[in-house]
Amino acid sequence: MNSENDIRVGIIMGSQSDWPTMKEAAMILDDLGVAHERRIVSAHRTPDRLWDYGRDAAGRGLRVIIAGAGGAAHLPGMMASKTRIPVIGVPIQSRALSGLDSLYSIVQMPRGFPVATMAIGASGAANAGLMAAAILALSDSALAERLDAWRAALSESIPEEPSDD
Ligand code: RP5
Repeated sequence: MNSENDIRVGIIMGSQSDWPTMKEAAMILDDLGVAHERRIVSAHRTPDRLWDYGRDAAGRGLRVIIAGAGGAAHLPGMMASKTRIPVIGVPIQSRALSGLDSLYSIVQMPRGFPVATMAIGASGAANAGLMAAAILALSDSALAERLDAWRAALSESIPEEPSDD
């Protein structure tokens, strides 16, 4: 069990309904041994929670925030405006517009407050976990080795030829 002081990554999401997607980021971080926390923080439903989280993030020792949201997905952008910690945005695949709404509202940040935006949905969430690990690995050689091994194992798992099975 990690102590509160070990936690370097915050995974936040606008709703419980985002968790099946955001879990992909958590699973990658678990695989790589990166301590993280998971929180529901909604820009419009719990704005005070968003504000408090962003205000305290750096002081609590967080190094990266992964923020997933769907639809009018202003959570990552609002969080980026409140903290200098890198924010990685995950556009949730919404029902109405298949996540294009989420993607556009996360990726199209005006100059000054960037959000590193991943692909829509589960692949984007998994890549957010990998991106967070890569950022932390810049100053953590043990994690860098684990990430190198993870990448090598993925490469190794790809067959050279397609099969009919
Ligand atoms: C956003 O609204 C959340 O990020 C979620 O993707 C979307 C829908 O939320 P629910 O109505 O499922 O709670 O705030």
